[in-house]
Amino acid sequence: MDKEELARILEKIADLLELKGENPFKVRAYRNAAKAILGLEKSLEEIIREGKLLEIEGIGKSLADKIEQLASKGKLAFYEKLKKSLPRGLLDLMQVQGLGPKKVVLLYKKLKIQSLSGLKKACLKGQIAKLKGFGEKTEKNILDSLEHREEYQKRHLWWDGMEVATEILEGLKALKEASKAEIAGSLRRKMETVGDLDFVVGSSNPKPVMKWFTSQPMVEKVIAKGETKASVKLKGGMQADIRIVPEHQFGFAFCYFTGSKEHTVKLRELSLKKSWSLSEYGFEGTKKGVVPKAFTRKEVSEEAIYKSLGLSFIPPELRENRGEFEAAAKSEIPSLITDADICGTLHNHTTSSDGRSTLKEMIQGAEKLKWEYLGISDHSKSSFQANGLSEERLLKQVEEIKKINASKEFSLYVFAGTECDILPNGALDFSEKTLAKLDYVIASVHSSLTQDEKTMTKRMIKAIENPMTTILGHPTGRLLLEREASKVNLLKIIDACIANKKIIEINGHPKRLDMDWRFWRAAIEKGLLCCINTDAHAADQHDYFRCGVNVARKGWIEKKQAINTMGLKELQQFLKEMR
Ligand code: DGT
Ligand code: CA
Ligand code: CA
Ligand code: ZN
Repeated sequence: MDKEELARILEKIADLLELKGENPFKVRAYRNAAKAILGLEKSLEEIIREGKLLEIEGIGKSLADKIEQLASKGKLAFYEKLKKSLPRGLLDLMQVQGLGPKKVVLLYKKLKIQSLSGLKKACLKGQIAKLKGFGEKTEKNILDSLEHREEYQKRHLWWDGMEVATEILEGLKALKEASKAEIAGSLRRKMETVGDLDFVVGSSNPKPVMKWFTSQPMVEKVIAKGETKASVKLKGGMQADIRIVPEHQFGFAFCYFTGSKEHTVKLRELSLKKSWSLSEYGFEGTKKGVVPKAFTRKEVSEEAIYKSLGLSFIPPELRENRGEFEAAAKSEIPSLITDADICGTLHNHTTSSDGRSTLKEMIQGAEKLKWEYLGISDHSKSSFQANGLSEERLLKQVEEIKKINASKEFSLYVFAGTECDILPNGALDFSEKTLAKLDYVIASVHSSLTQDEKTMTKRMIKAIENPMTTILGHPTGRLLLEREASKVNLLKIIDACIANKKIIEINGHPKRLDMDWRFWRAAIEKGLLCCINTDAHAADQHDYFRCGVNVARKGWIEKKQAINTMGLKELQQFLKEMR
Protein backbone atom coordinates (compact mmCIF):
# COMPACT_ATOMS: atom_id res chain seq x y z
CA MET A 1 0.00 0.00 0.00
CA ASP A 2 1.33 3.44 -0.81
CA LYS A 3 1.02 6.57 1.31
CA GLU A 4 -1.77 8.05 -0.80
CA GLU A 5 -3.95 4.98 -0.46
CA LEU A 6 -3.35 4.74 3.27
CA ALA A 7 -4.19 8.41 3.71
CA ARG A 8 -7.40 7.91 1.76
CA ILE A 9 -8.47 5.09 4.05
CA LEU A 10 -7.62 7.10 7.17
CA GLU A 11 -9.79 9.94 5.87
CA LYS A 12 -12.61 7.48 5.25
CA ILE A 13 -12.31 6.17 8.79
CA ALA A 14 -12.48 9.75 10.05
CA ASP A 15 -15.63 10.35 7.98
CA LEU A 16 -17.23 7.20 9.32
CA LEU A 17 -16.36 8.06 12.92
CA GLU A 18 -17.77 11.50 12.40
CA LEU A 19 -20.99 10.04 11.06
CA LYS A 20 -21.22 7.90 14.18
CA GLY A 21 -20.86 11.00 16.32
CA GLU A 22 -17.51 9.94 17.80
CA ASN A 23 -15.30 12.18 19.86
CA PRO A 24 -13.98 15.02 17.62
CA PHE A 25 -10.44 14.57 18.94
CA LYS A 26 -10.42 10.98 17.79
CA VAL A 27 -11.73 12.02 14.38
CA ARG A 28 -9.10 14.71 14.09
CA ALA A 29 -6.34 12.29 15.00
CA TYR A 30 -7.14 10.22 11.90
CA ARG A 31 -7.25 13.28 9.66
CA ASN A 32 -3.98 14.61 11.07
CA ALA A 33 -2.34 11.24 10.62
CA ALA A 34 -3.46 11.14 6.96
CA LYS A 35 -2.04 14.59 6.30
CA ALA A 36 1.16 14.00 8.24
CA ILE A 37 1.92 10.74 6.45
CA LEU A 38 1.46 12.39 3.06
CA GLY A 39 3.85 15.10 4.13
CA LEU A 40 6.66 12.72 5.06
CA GLU A 41 9.26 12.18 2.38
CA LYS A 42 9.96 8.56 3.12
CA SER A 43 8.09 5.52 1.94
CA LEU A 44 5.43 4.01 4.16
CA GLU A 45 7.67 1.06 5.00
CA GLU A 46 10.48 3.31 6.13
CA ILE A 47 8.15 5.47 8.20
CA ILE A 48 6.89 2.43 10.06
CA ARG A 49 10.27 0.76 10.37
CA GLU A 50 11.77 3.90 11.89
CA GLY A 51 8.86 4.31 14.29
CA LYS A 52 8.04 7.75 12.88
CA LEU A 53 4.31 7.22 13.32
CA LEU A 54 4.44 7.82 17.05
CA GLU A 55 6.19 11.13 16.49
CA ILE A 56 3.12 12.50 14.74
CA GLU A 57 1.02 14.62 17.06
CA GLY A 58 -2.17 12.87 18.11
CA ILE A 59 -1.00 9.39 17.11
CA GLY A 60 -0.86 7.08 20.07
CA LYS A 61 -0.03 3.42 20.31
CA SER A 62 -3.46 2.14 19.30
CA LEU A 63 -3.74 4.31 16.19
CA ALA A 64 -0.16 3.50 15.19
CA ASP A 65 -0.95 -0.23 15.48
CA LYS A 66 -3.95 0.16 13.23
CA ILE A 67 -1.93 2.02 10.61
CA GLU A 68 0.75 -0.65 10.70
CA GLN A 69 -1.84 -3.35 10.21
CA LEU A 70 -3.35 -1.51 7.27
CA ALA A 71 0.04 -0.92 5.72
CA SER A 72 1.25 -4.49 6.05
CA LYS A 73 -1.94 -6.45 5.42
CA GLY A 74 -3.87 -3.94 3.30
CA LYS A 75 -6.83 -4.65 5.58
CA LEU A 76 -8.03 -3.65 9.01
CA ALA A 77 -10.74 -5.45 10.95
CA PHE A 78 -11.69 -2.24 12.77
CA TYR A 79 -12.29 -0.46 9.44
CA GLU A 80 -14.26 -3.36 7.95
CA LYS A 81 -16.50 -3.46 11.01
CA LEU A 82 -16.96 0.29 10.96
CA LYS A 83 -17.99 0.19 7.30
CA LYS A 84 -20.56 -2.49 7.99
CA SER A 85 -22.08 -0.56 10.89
CA LEU A 86 -23.43 2.19 8.62
CA PRO A 87 -25.38 2.19 5.34
CA ARG A 88 -22.85 2.31 2.52
CA GLY A 89 -24.32 5.34 0.76
CA LEU A 90 -23.86 7.71 3.69
CA LEU A 91 -20.22 8.30 2.76
CA ASP A 92 -21.30 9.34 -0.73
CA LEU A 93 -23.69 11.82 0.83
CA MET A 94 -20.79 13.38 2.72
CA GLN A 95 -19.27 14.33 -0.66
CA VAL A 96 -22.21 16.57 -1.53
CA GLN A 97 -21.39 20.22 -1.06
CA GLY A 98 -23.01 21.66 2.02
CA LEU A 99 -23.66 18.29 3.67
CA GLY A 100 -21.59 17.58 6.75
CA PRO A 101 -21.87 14.54 9.02
CA LYS A 102 -24.61 16.06 11.18
CA LYS A 103 -26.86 16.81 8.23
CA VAL A 104 -26.20 13.42 6.65
CA VAL A 105 -27.22 11.66 9.85
CA LEU A 106 -30.32 13.82 10.12
CA LEU A 107 -31.33 13.00 6.54
CA TYR A 108 -30.88 9.33 7.29
CA LYS A 109 -32.86 9.42 10.52
CA LYS A 110 -35.72 11.61 9.36
CA LEU A 111 -36.11 10.62 5.72
CA LYS A 112 -34.23 7.31 5.51
CA ILE A 113 -31.99 8.80 2.83
CA GLN A 114 -28.94 6.63 2.29
CA SER A 115 -27.93 7.19 -1.32
CA LEU A 116 -27.35 10.00 -3.79
CA SER A 117 -30.34 8.92 -5.83
CA GLY A 118 -32.50 8.91 -2.69
CA LEU A 119 -31.28 12.40 -1.91
CA LYS A 120 -32.14 13.63 -5.39
CA LYS A 121 -35.65 12.17 -5.19
CA ALA A 122 -36.26 13.83 -1.85
CA CYS A 123 -35.07 17.17 -3.24
CA LEU A 124 -37.35 16.90 -6.25
CA LYS A 125 -40.29 16.14 -3.95
CA GLY A 126 -39.45 19.20 -1.84
CA GLN A 127 -38.95 17.10 1.30
CA ILE A 128 -35.54 18.55 2.13
CA ALA A 129 -36.76 22.14 2.23
CA LYS A 130 -39.27 21.19 4.92
CA LEU A 131 -36.68 19.67 7.25
CA LYS A 132 -35.62 21.76 10.19
CA GLY A 133 -32.22 23.36 9.55
CA PHE A 134 -32.39 22.92 5.76
CA GLY A 135 -34.83 25.24 3.93
CA GLU A 136 -35.43 25.97 0.26
CA LYS A 137 -32.06 27.51 -0.44
CA THR A 138 -30.20 24.49 0.92
CA GLU A 139 -32.44 22.17 -1.07
CA LYS A 140 -31.67 24.10 -4.26
CA ASN A 141 -27.94 24.02 -3.49
CA ILE A 142 -28.01 20.27 -2.88
CA LEU A 143 -29.86 19.70 -6.13
CA ASP A 144 -27.38 21.88 -8.06
CA SER A 145 -24.51 20.08 -6.46
CA LEU A 146 -25.98 16.68 -7.37
CA GLU A 147 -26.46 17.75 -10.96
CA HIS A 148 -22.90 19.05 -11.19
CA ARG A 149 -21.68 15.74 -9.79
CA GLU A 150 -23.40 13.86 -12.58
CA GLU A 151 -21.75 16.12 -15.15
CA TYR A 152 -18.37 15.83 -13.43
CA GLN A 153 -18.47 12.05 -13.55
CA LYS A 154 -18.69 12.07 -17.33
CA ARG A 155 -15.37 13.89 -17.80
CA HIS A 156 -11.72 13.77 -16.73
CA LEU A 157 -8.99 16.31 -16.13
CA TRP A 158 -6.76 16.86 -19.17
CA TRP A 159 -3.69 15.95 -17.11
CA ASP A 160 -5.17 12.60 -16.05
CA GLY A 161 -6.38 11.85 -19.56
CA MET A 162 -2.97 12.65 -20.95
CA GLU A 163 -1.24 10.31 -18.52
CA VAL A 164 -3.37 7.35 -19.62
CA ALA A 165 -3.34 8.33 -23.30
CA THR A 166 0.46 8.64 -23.39
CA GLU A 167 0.80 5.06 -22.24
CA ILE A 168 -1.63 3.81 -24.87
CA LEU A 169 0.06 5.89 -27.55
CA GLU A 170 3.42 4.34 -26.72
CA GLY A 171 1.86 0.91 -27.13
CA LEU A 172 0.37 1.86 -30.50
CA LYS A 173 3.59 3.41 -31.74
CA ALA A 174 5.47 0.25 -30.86
CA LEU A 175 3.31 -1.83 -33.21
CA LYS A 176 5.09 -2.44 -36.49
CA GLU A 177 1.75 -2.43 -38.32
CA ALA A 178 1.02 1.15 -37.19
CA SER A 179 2.98 3.48 -39.44
CA LYS A 180 1.47 6.50 -37.71
CA ALA A 181 -0.33 6.87 -34.39
CA GLU A 182 -1.48 10.07 -32.68
CA ILE A 183 -3.75 11.39 -29.96
CA ALA A 184 -6.68 13.40 -31.37
CA GLY A 185 -9.92 14.87 -29.98
CA SER A 186 -10.23 17.26 -27.06
CA LEU A 187 -7.00 15.94 -25.58
CA ARG A 188 -5.04 17.21 -28.58
CA ARG A 189 -6.93 20.50 -28.46
CA LYS A 190 -5.81 20.81 -24.81
CA MET A 191 -9.31 21.23 -23.44
CA GLU A 192 -9.39 21.61 -19.65
CA THR A 193 -11.39 18.40 -19.33
CA VAL A 194 -11.91 15.52 -21.73
CA GLY A 195 -14.85 13.20 -22.27
CA ASP A 196 -12.88 10.35 -23.79
CA LEU A 197 -9.49 9.62 -25.35
CA ASP A 198 -9.27 9.52 -29.15
CA PHE A 199 -6.56 7.82 -31.20
CA VAL A 200 -5.96 7.87 -34.93
CA VAL A 201 -3.72 5.29 -36.55
CA GLY A 202 -2.45 5.02 -40.12
CA SER A 203 -2.00 1.41 -41.16
CA SER A 204 -2.32 -0.84 -44.17
CA ASN A 205 -2.93 -3.81 -41.87
CA PRO A 206 -5.51 -2.79 -39.26
CA LYS A 207 -6.25 -6.23 -37.83
CA PRO A 208 -3.28 -6.58 -35.43
CA VAL A 209 -3.63 -2.91 -34.40
CA MET A 210 -7.26 -3.47 -33.53
CA LYS A 211 -6.43 -6.65 -31.69
CA TRP A 212 -3.83 -4.91 -29.54
CA PHE A 213 -6.04 -1.91 -28.81
CA THR A 214 -8.99 -4.00 -27.64
CA SER A 215 -6.96 -6.44 -25.57
CA GLN A 216 -4.24 -4.29 -23.97
CA PRO A 217 -3.97 -4.74 -20.20
CA MET A 218 -5.71 -1.44 -19.43
CA VAL A 219 -8.94 -2.50 -21.15
CA GLU A 220 -11.82 -3.45 -18.89
CA LYS A 221 -14.51 -3.89 -21.49
CA VAL A 222 -14.83 -3.63 -25.25
CA ILE A 223 -17.84 -1.43 -25.97
CA ALA A 224 -17.76 -1.68 -29.76
CA LYS A 225 -15.39 -3.27 -32.22
CA GLY A 226 -15.35 -3.13 -36.00
CA GLU A 227 -12.58 -3.58 -38.55
CA THR A 228 -11.31 -0.02 -38.38
CA LYS A 229 -12.96 1.53 -35.35
CA ALA A 230 -13.45 0.54 -31.75
CA SER A 231 -14.42 1.91 -28.36
CA VAL A 232 -13.16 0.52 -25.08
CA LYS A 233 -13.74 1.20 -21.42
CA LEU A 234 -10.49 1.32 -19.48
CA LYS A 235 -9.80 0.28 -15.94
CA GLY A 236 -10.21 3.41 -13.86
CA GLY A 237 -13.28 4.49 -15.82
CA MET A 238 -12.05 6.37 -18.89
CA GLN A 239 -13.26 5.50 -22.37
CA ALA A 240 -11.04 5.40 -25.46
CA ASP A 241 -11.86 5.44 -29.19
CA ILE A 242 -9.64 4.38 -32.06
CA ARG A 243 -9.88 4.96 -35.80
CA ILE A 244 -7.55 3.15 -38.15
CA VAL A 245 -7.23 4.51 -41.69
CA PRO A 246 -5.03 3.73 -44.70
CA GLU A 247 -1.77 5.65 -44.44
CA HIS A 248 -2.54 8.11 -47.20
CA GLN A 249 -5.72 9.18 -45.40
CA PHE A 250 -4.05 9.79 -42.08
CA GLY A 251 -3.84 13.60 -42.41
CA PHE A 252 -7.54 13.91 -43.18
CA ALA A 253 -8.58 11.55 -40.37
CA PHE A 254 -6.22 13.22 -37.90
CA CYS A 255 -7.73 16.61 -38.69
CA TYR A 256 -11.32 15.35 -38.62
CA PHE A 257 -10.98 13.52 -35.30
CA THR A 258 -9.09 16.35 -33.67
CA GLY A 259 -12.17 18.48 -34.12
CA SER A 260 -13.70 20.39 -32.62
CA LYS A 261 -16.93 19.52 -34.29
CA GLU A 262 -17.62 23.23 -34.76
CA HIS A 263 -14.23 23.64 -36.39
CA THR A 264 -14.61 20.72 -38.78
CA VAL A 265 -18.11 21.79 -39.78
CA LYS A 266 -16.64 25.13 -40.83
CA LEU A 267 -13.81 23.39 -42.69
CA ARG A 268 -16.35 21.40 -44.61
CA GLU A 269 -18.24 24.59 -45.55
CA LEU A 270 -15.03 26.15 -46.83
CA SER A 271 -14.32 23.03 -48.88
CA LEU A 272 -17.76 23.16 -50.44
CA LYS A 273 -17.02 26.69 -51.59
CA LYS A 274 -14.23 25.08 -53.64
CA SER A 275 -16.77 22.48 -54.77
CA TRP A 276 -15.02 19.72 -52.86
CA SER A 277 -16.63 17.59 -50.24
CA LEU A 278 -14.51 17.01 -47.14
CA SER A 279 -14.70 13.98 -44.88
CA GLU A 280 -12.38 12.00 -42.62
CA TYR A 281 -11.25 10.15 -45.76
CA GLY A 282 -10.25 13.11 -47.91
CA PHE A 283 -11.61 15.56 -50.46
CA GLU A 284 -14.08 14.24 -52.97
CA GLY A 285 -15.09 15.92 -56.18
CA THR A 286 -18.65 17.19 -56.49
CA LYS A 287 -20.73 17.78 -59.62
CA LYS A 288 -19.17 21.17 -59.95
CA GLY A 289 -15.62 20.55 -58.80
CA VAL A 290 -12.74 18.17 -59.37
CA VAL A 291 -10.21 17.47 -56.65
CA PRO A 292 -6.61 18.11 -57.73
CA LYS A 293 -4.49 14.99 -58.15
CA ALA A 294 -2.26 16.00 -55.25
CA PHE A 295 -5.04 15.07 -52.81
CA THR A 296 -5.74 11.56 -53.96
CA ARG A 297 -4.00 8.38 -52.98
CA LYS A 298 -0.97 10.23 -51.73
CA GLU A 299 -0.27 11.18 -48.17
CA VAL A 300 -1.60 14.66 -47.37
CA SER A 301 -0.53 16.56 -44.27
CA GLU A 302 -2.82 18.72 -42.12
CA GLU A 303 -0.80 21.73 -43.29
CA ALA A 304 -1.57 20.87 -46.90
CA ILE A 305 -5.28 20.52 -46.15
CA TYR A 306 -5.45 24.01 -44.60
CA LYS A 307 -3.29 25.45 -47.36
CA SER A 308 -5.56 24.04 -50.07
CA LEU A 309 -8.41 26.03 -48.51
CA GLY A 310 -6.38 29.25 -48.48
CA LEU A 311 -5.60 29.03 -44.77
CA SER A 312 -2.38 29.00 -42.82
CA PHE A 313 -1.95 26.08 -40.42
CA ILE A 314 -4.27 26.32 -37.41
CA PRO A 315 -2.74 24.86 -34.22
CA PRO A 316 -5.08 22.28 -32.65
CA GLU A 317 -5.53 24.43 -29.53
CA LEU A 318 -7.26 27.11 -31.62
CA ARG A 319 -9.65 24.79 -33.43
CA GLU A 320 -12.81 25.88 -31.64
CA ASN A 321 -14.37 28.07 -34.35
CA ARG A 322 -13.71 31.19 -32.33
CA GLY A 323 -12.09 33.37 -34.97
CA GLU A 324 -9.28 31.09 -36.08
CA PHE A 325 -10.56 30.90 -39.68
CA GLU A 326 -10.60 34.67 -40.11
CA ALA A 327 -7.07 34.89 -38.70
CA ALA A 328 -5.76 31.99 -40.78
CA ALA A 329 -7.21 33.45 -43.98
CA LYS A 330 -5.18 36.60 -43.33
CA SER A 331 -2.09 34.65 -42.19
CA GLU A 332 -2.57 36.22 -38.78
CA ILE A 333 -2.45 33.15 -36.56
CA PRO A 334 -0.26 34.24 -33.64
CA SER A 335 2.93 32.41 -32.90
CA LEU A 336 1.76 30.82 -29.68
CA ILE A 337 3.81 30.57 -26.51
CA THR A 338 5.56 27.22 -25.92
CA ASP A 339 6.77 25.23 -22.91
CA ALA A 340 10.34 26.21 -23.76
CA ASP A 341 9.53 29.93 -23.31
CA ILE A 342 8.90 29.58 -19.56
CA CYS A 343 11.80 30.70 -17.36
CA GLY A 344 10.22 30.01 -13.95
CA THR A 345 6.95 30.35 -12.03
CA LEU A 346 5.81 32.52 -9.12
CA HIS A 347 2.99 30.64 -7.36
CA ASN A 348 4.58 27.90 -5.25
CA HIS A 349 3.95 26.57 -1.75
CA THR A 350 6.33 24.89 0.69
CA THR A 351 6.00 22.97 3.96
CA SER A 352 5.86 26.37 5.69
CA SER A 353 2.17 26.47 4.72
CA ASP A 354 0.36 23.53 3.11
CA GLY A 355 3.01 22.31 0.66
CA ARG A 356 4.53 18.85 0.89
CA SER A 357 8.08 19.77 -0.10
CA THR A 358 10.53 22.01 1.74
CA LEU A 359 11.80 25.25 0.28
CA LYS A 360 15.02 23.60 -0.84
CA GLU A 361 13.22 20.63 -2.36
CA MET A 362 10.99 23.01 -4.30
CA ILE A 363 14.08 24.77 -5.64
CA GLN A 364 15.78 21.51 -6.57
CA GLY A 365 12.65 20.41 -8.41
CA ALA A 366 12.62 23.64 -10.41
CA GLU A 367 16.31 23.33 -11.24
CA LYS A 368 15.54 20.11 -13.08
CA LEU A 369 13.49 22.16 -15.52
CA LYS A 370 16.46 24.47 -16.09
CA TRP A 371 14.49 27.52 -14.98
CA GLU A 372 16.20 30.78 -14.11
CA TYR A 373 14.06 31.57 -11.10
CA LEU A 374 11.32 30.38 -8.77
CA GLY A 375 8.94 32.49 -6.69
CA ILE A 376 7.77 31.28 -3.30
CA SER A 377 4.25 32.28 -2.29
CA ASP A 378 3.05 30.49 0.81
CA HIS A 379 -0.40 31.18 2.24
CA SER A 380 -1.10 34.12 4.54
CA LYS A 381 -2.34 34.00 8.12
CA SER A 382 -6.10 33.94 7.51
CA SER A 383 -5.75 30.70 5.55
CA PHE A 384 -5.36 28.84 8.81
CA GLN A 385 -6.69 25.62 7.25
CA ALA A 386 -3.61 25.79 5.02
CA ASN A 387 -1.28 26.67 7.89
CA GLY A 388 -0.88 30.22 6.56
CA LEU A 389 2.18 32.18 7.70
CA SER A 390 2.05 34.86 10.36
CA GLU A 391 3.89 38.14 9.65
CA GLU A 392 6.74 36.87 11.76
CA ARG A 393 7.06 33.55 9.94
CA LEU A 394 6.78 35.30 6.58
CA LEU A 395 9.61 37.71 7.37
CA LYS A 396 11.72 34.81 8.57
CA GLN A 397 11.13 33.08 5.27
CA VAL A 398 12.20 36.23 3.43
CA GLU A 399 15.48 36.13 5.37
CA GLU A 400 15.94 32.46 4.58
CA ILE A 401 15.41 33.14 0.87
CA LYS A 402 17.93 36.01 0.97
CA LYS A 403 20.47 33.66 2.50
CA ILE A 404 19.84 31.00 -0.10
CA ASN A 405 20.30 33.53 -2.91
CA ALA A 406 23.49 34.85 -1.33
CA SER A 407 24.90 31.36 -0.81
CA LYS A 408 24.78 30.57 -4.54
CA GLU A 409 23.88 27.03 -3.50
CA PHE A 410 21.42 26.82 -6.37
CA SER A 411 21.70 27.83 -9.99
CA LEU A 412 18.33 29.57 -9.94
CA TYR A 413 17.26 32.75 -8.18
CA VAL A 414 14.47 32.69 -5.60
CA PHE A 415 11.90 35.49 -5.40
CA ALA A 416 10.19 36.04 -2.05
CA GLY A 417 6.46 36.49 -2.35
CA THR A 418 3.20 35.51 -0.72
CA GLU A 419 -0.18 34.24 -1.74
CA CYS A 420 -2.03 36.79 0.32
CA ASP A 421 -5.69 36.20 1.14
CA ILE A 422 -8.18 38.70 -0.11
CA LEU A 423 -10.39 39.01 2.96
CA PRO A 424 -14.19 39.03 2.53
CA ASN A 425 -14.17 42.85 2.56
CA GLY A 426 -11.44 43.14 -0.11
CA ALA A 427 -8.61 44.07 2.25
CA LEU A 428 -5.36 42.12 2.02
CA ASP A 429 -4.36 39.80 4.85
CA PHE A 430 -1.00 41.51 5.56
CA SER A 431 -0.21 45.16 6.23
CA GLU A 432 1.27 47.31 3.49
CA LYS A 433 4.46 47.56 5.52
CA THR A 434 4.89 43.79 5.56
CA LEU A 435 3.96 43.32 1.92
CA ALA A 436 6.43 46.01 0.88
CA LYS A 437 9.24 43.74 2.04
CA LEU A 438 8.41 41.15 -0.62
CA ASP A 439 9.38 40.95 -4.29
CA TYR A 440 5.75 40.47 -5.32
CA VAL A 441 2.27 39.67 -3.99
CA ILE A 442 -0.27 37.23 -5.39
CA ALA A 443 -3.70 38.18 -4.08
CA SER A 444 -6.24 35.33 -3.99
CA VAL A 445 -9.68 34.60 -2.61
CA HIS A 446 -9.86 31.50 -0.41
CA SER A 447 -12.84 32.22 1.85
CA SER A 448 -16.48 33.31 1.46
CA LEU A 449 -16.45 31.82 -2.03
CA THR A 450 -20.20 31.99 -2.35
CA GLN A 451 -20.61 35.75 -2.10
CA ASP A 452 -22.96 37.19 -4.71
CA GLU A 453 -21.45 38.44 -7.95
CA LYS A 454 -21.59 42.11 -7.07
CA THR A 455 -19.95 41.67 -3.67
CA MET A 456 -17.28 39.33 -5.01
CA THR A 457 -16.45 41.62 -7.95
CA LYS A 458 -16.18 44.66 -5.68
CA ARG A 459 -14.08 42.69 -3.22
CA MET A 460 -11.61 41.60 -5.88
CA ILE A 461 -11.40 45.03 -7.50
CA LYS A 462 -10.51 46.48 -4.12
CA ALA A 463 -7.63 44.02 -3.89
CA ILE A 464 -6.56 44.82 -7.46
CA GLU A 465 -6.50 48.52 -6.60
CA ASN A 466 -4.28 47.85 -3.59
CA PRO A 467 -0.84 49.17 -4.61
CA MET A 468 0.83 46.14 -2.99
CA THR A 469 -0.88 43.61 -5.28
CA THR A 470 1.16 42.31 -8.21
CA ILE A 471 -0.81 39.32 -9.49
CA LEU A 472 -4.41 38.23 -9.10
CA GLY A 473 -4.41 34.49 -8.27
CA HIS A 474 -6.92 31.92 -9.60
CA PRO A 475 -9.70 34.49 -10.19
CA THR A 476 -12.75 32.22 -9.97
CA GLY A 477 -11.60 29.66 -7.41
CA ARG A 478 -13.07 26.84 -9.47
CA LEU A 479 -11.89 23.28 -8.98
CA LEU A 480 -12.59 21.45 -12.21
CA LEU A 481 -14.97 18.49 -11.82
CA GLU A 482 -15.24 19.29 -8.12
CA ARG A 483 -16.35 22.84 -7.38
CA GLU A 484 -18.00 25.46 -9.56
CA ALA A 485 -16.44 28.87 -10.15
CA SER A 486 -17.33 31.68 -7.77
CA LYS A 487 -19.69 34.24 -9.22
CA VAL A 488 -17.58 37.17 -10.37
CA ASN A 489 -17.71 39.57 -13.30
CA LEU A 490 -14.46 38.68 -15.02
CA LEU A 491 -14.79 41.40 -17.66
CA LYS A 492 -14.78 44.01 -14.91
CA ILE A 493 -11.89 42.26 -13.17
CA ILE A 494 -9.89 42.26 -16.42
CA ASP A 495 -10.54 45.97 -16.95
CA ALA A 496 -9.56 46.76 -13.36
CA CYS A 497 -6.31 44.84 -13.78
CA ILE A 498 -5.46 46.68 -16.98
CA ALA A 499 -6.30 50.06 -15.43
CA ASN A 500 -4.15 49.30 -12.37
CA LYS A 501 -1.37 47.61 -14.36
CA LYS A 502 -1.84 44.30 -12.58
CA ILE A 503 -1.20 40.79 -13.86
CA ILE A 504 -3.74 37.96 -13.92
CA GLU A 505 -2.46 34.48 -13.24
CA ILE A 506 -3.01 31.45 -15.42
CA ASN A 507 -3.10 28.90 -12.66
CA GLY A 508 -1.83 25.74 -14.33
CA HIS A 509 -2.86 23.36 -11.57
CA PRO A 510 -4.75 20.67 -13.54
CA LYS A 511 -7.81 21.19 -11.34
CA ARG A 512 -7.87 24.96 -11.70
CA LEU A 513 -6.78 26.28 -15.12
CA ASP A 514 -8.05 29.61 -13.92
CA MET A 515 -8.55 32.24 -15.52
CA ASP A 516 -10.32 30.20 -18.15
CA TRP A 517 -8.86 30.23 -21.67
CA ARG A 518 -12.07 31.63 -23.17
CA PHE A 519 -11.39 35.03 -21.60
CA TRP A 520 -7.77 35.46 -22.55
CA ARG A 521 -7.81 36.40 -26.22
CA ALA A 522 -9.91 39.51 -25.71
CA ALA A 523 -8.09 40.41 -22.49
CA ILE A 524 -4.67 40.19 -24.14
CA GLU A 525 -5.87 42.34 -27.02
CA LYS A 526 -6.80 44.99 -24.47
CA GLY A 527 -3.27 44.87 -23.06
CA LEU A 528 -3.50 42.48 -20.10
CA LEU A 529 -0.42 40.42 -19.23
CA CYS A 530 -0.46 36.96 -17.67
CA CYS A 531 1.81 34.96 -15.42
CA ILE A 532 1.75 31.20 -15.99
CA ASN A 533 1.90 29.50 -12.60
CA THR A 534 1.55 25.98 -11.24
CA ASP A 535 0.27 26.46 -7.69
CA ALA A 536 2.72 23.63 -6.91
CA HIS A 537 2.39 22.10 -3.46
CA ALA A 538 5.20 19.58 -4.05
CA ALA A 539 8.46 19.50 -5.98
CA ASP A 540 7.07 17.09 -8.57
CA GLN A 541 4.24 19.48 -9.43
CA HIS A 542 6.36 22.05 -11.27
CA ASP A 543 5.47 20.07 -14.39
CA TYR A 544 1.96 21.49 -14.17
CA PHE A 545 3.34 24.56 -15.96
CA ARG A 546 2.61 22.59 -19.14
CA CYS A 547 -1.11 22.78 -18.33
CA GLY A 548 -0.72 26.53 -17.83
CA VAL A 549 0.92 26.83 -21.23
CA ASN A 550 -2.00 24.85 -22.71
CA VAL A 551 -4.43 27.44 -21.37
CA ALA A 552 -2.26 30.27 -22.68
CA ARG A 553 -2.12 28.71 -26.13
CA LYS A 554 -5.88 28.19 -26.18
CA GLY A 555 -6.13 31.87 -25.22
CA TRP A 556 -4.06 32.98 -28.26
CA ILE A 557 -1.21 34.12 -26.01
CA GLU A 558 2.26 34.80 -27.36
CA LYS A 559 5.55 34.68 -25.50
CA LYS A 560 5.75 38.42 -24.86
CA GLN A 561 2.37 38.46 -23.09
CA ALA A 562 3.47 36.23 -20.20
CA ILE A 563 5.75 37.89 -17.67
CA ASN A 564 7.48 34.65 -16.72
CA THR A 565 9.03 34.31 -20.15
CA MET A 566 11.31 37.19 -19.18
CA GLY A 567 14.85 36.36 -18.19
CA LEU A 568 15.86 36.92 -14.56
CA LYS A 569 17.28 40.43 -14.88
CA GLU A 570 14.32 41.65 -16.90
CA LEU A 571 11.76 40.17 -14.49
CA GLN A 572 13.60 41.59 -11.46
CA GLN A 573 13.44 45.03 -13.03
CA PHE A 574 9.79 44.55 -14.02
CA LEU A 575 8.71 43.49 -10.52
CA LYS A 576 10.66 46.31 -8.93
CA GLU A 577 8.88 48.84 -11.11
CA MET A 578 5.53 47.36 -10.05
CA ARG A 579 6.16 47.86 -6.34
P1 DGT B 1 -14.82 15.18 -25.65
O1 DGT B 1 -14.48 13.76 -25.94
O2 DGT B 1 -16.23 15.37 -25.23
O3 DGT B 1 -13.89 15.81 -24.69
O4 DGT B 1 -14.67 16.04 -27.01
P2 DGT B 1 -14.05 15.61 -28.41
O5 DGT B 1 -13.90 16.85 -29.20
O6 DGT B 1 -12.85 14.77 -28.23
O7 DGT B 1 -15.24 14.80 -29.08
P3 DGT B 1 -15.41 13.28 -29.52
O8 DGT B 1 -14.53 12.37 -28.77
O9 DGT B 1 -16.87 13.01 -29.49
O10 DGT B 1 -14.98 13.28 -31.05
C1 DGT B 1 -13.66 13.56 -31.46
C2 DGT B 1 -13.70 14.41 -32.68
O11 DGT B 1 -14.29 13.73 -33.76
C3 DGT B 1 -14.51 15.68 -32.55
O12 DGT B 1 -13.81 16.74 -31.93
C4 DGT B 1 -14.84 15.98 -33.97
C5 DGT B 1 -15.03 14.63 -34.58
N1 DGT B 1 -16.46 14.28 -34.57
C6 DGT B 1 -17.08 13.40 -33.80
N2 DGT B 1 -18.39 13.36 -34.06
C7 DGT B 1 -18.60 14.26 -35.05
C8 DGT B 1 -19.75 14.71 -35.78
O13 DGT B 1 -20.87 14.26 -35.58
N3 DGT B 1 -19.54 15.68 -36.73
C9 DGT B 1 -18.30 16.21 -36.97
N4 DGT B 1 -18.15 17.17 -37.88
N5 DGT B 1 -17.23 15.82 -36.29
C10 DGT B 1 -17.37 14.85 -35.36
CA1 CA C 1 -12.81 12.78 -27.11
CA1 CA D 1 -14.44 10.02 -28.88
ZN1 ZN E 1 -4.63 29.74 -3.74
